[in-house]
Amino acid sequence: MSSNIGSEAQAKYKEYLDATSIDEKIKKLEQFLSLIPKHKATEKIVALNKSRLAKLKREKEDRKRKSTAKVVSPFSIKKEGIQLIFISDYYNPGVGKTALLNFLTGAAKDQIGSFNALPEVGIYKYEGIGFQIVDMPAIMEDASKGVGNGKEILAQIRACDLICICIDLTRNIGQQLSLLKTELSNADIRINEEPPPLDIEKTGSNKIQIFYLTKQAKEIIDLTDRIKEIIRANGIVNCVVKVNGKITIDQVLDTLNPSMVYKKAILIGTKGDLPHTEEKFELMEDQYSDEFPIIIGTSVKKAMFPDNFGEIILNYLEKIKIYTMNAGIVAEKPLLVNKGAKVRDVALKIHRSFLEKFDFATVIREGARQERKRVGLEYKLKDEDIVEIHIL
Ligand SMILES: Nc1nc2c(ncn2[C@@H]2O[C@H](COP(=O)(O)OP(=O)(O)OP(=O)(O)O)[C@@H](O)[C@H]2O)c(=O)[nH]1
Ligand SMILES: [Mg+2]
Repeated sequence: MSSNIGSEAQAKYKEYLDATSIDEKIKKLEQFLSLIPKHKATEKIVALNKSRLAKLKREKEDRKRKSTAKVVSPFSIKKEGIQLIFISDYYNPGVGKTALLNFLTGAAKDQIGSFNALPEVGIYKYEGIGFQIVDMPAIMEDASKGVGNGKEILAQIRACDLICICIDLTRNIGQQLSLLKTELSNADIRINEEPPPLDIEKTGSNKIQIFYLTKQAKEIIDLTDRIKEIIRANGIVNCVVKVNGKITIDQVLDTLNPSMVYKKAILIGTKGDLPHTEEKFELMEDQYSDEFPIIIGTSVKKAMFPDNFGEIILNYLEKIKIYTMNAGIVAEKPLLVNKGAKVRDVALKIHRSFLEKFDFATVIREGARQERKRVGLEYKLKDEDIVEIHIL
């Protein structure tokens, strides 16, 4: 750099060169420019560095725009409470998702009978609980490859609590289900399956060690070499594999796939008022009850829908309702916690401070031998328990 610019400016220029962030570079370059004496001999340097500065500022703007341009997909619905998603295949006339959403929640009345390109949302109320229902646009063939906004739709399905597969009982049931199952599976969504009883933990040692930890697990000991081969082919050379049950090679692959999700799903037959739908519903029950423990038949026209739908869902999702009590007054809305939850979980759900300052809890359990009980944090709760937490 020319000696016309002075040592202070030269030092700043060095700082500019050393800077690692855009902001820092801009700052140093501005300081450098302000320190250069402005005359003929420095003209070129000033011009060059002004254009550098402009470029940096453009770059900064560009980055800012890109980061704020991350528009939220209209298919992504923020979860509020338990989220159920209605899905169906694509057909004209539609399967009846929106009609059902409207029946249960009052939402989207004017969308019934016309193809929904975007999701509709409603809240189904049951005993003080609000279940969020998302009525997704129909799933087309090759949705998992992106057809009909399939990728966005399937991405939201990955995040929901329960998939409600709507099946038009007047049409071929197998065809509808087969398309939906294929697309879900292609999107790495496994339905009504437990995650495989298999843990793969990377370790520092340079080998793959497999431990068969149960009697059932030991039945597949012959697969050891194949399992190792698959794991190595996935680029893992050092890990401990814990097998806790009988597994298949496909399940090893599933465990190695970080995008795999396991979701619960139910079947909802629609249009149960139309001819022959009763027989079709029975057929559906016969054929699919192993795969789908919950199958319900509905008709919006006849207002046919299980009254205890909320209870069915809570049961299936293994949630229980706990009513908190404060100064003798029981809350109207229950807290939903996982089956098997303890007083500790409820305290934490109310507020962390309830756990930190916990003294004791009173649990009222209707019908129990001792209806009112003083308990500690580890006390296991049951559905419909009333809990009052006392803090120190
Ligand atoms: N008979 C009868 N018709 C129904 C029932 N439910 C829905 N329909 C009719 O079926 C047609 C399609 O219903 P929609 O609720 O729009 O179907 P959808 O699944 O939302 O359709 P898309 O948004 O296109 O995917 C409409 O004409 C409804 O009136 C029902 O229980 N009984
Ligand atoms: Mg619709």
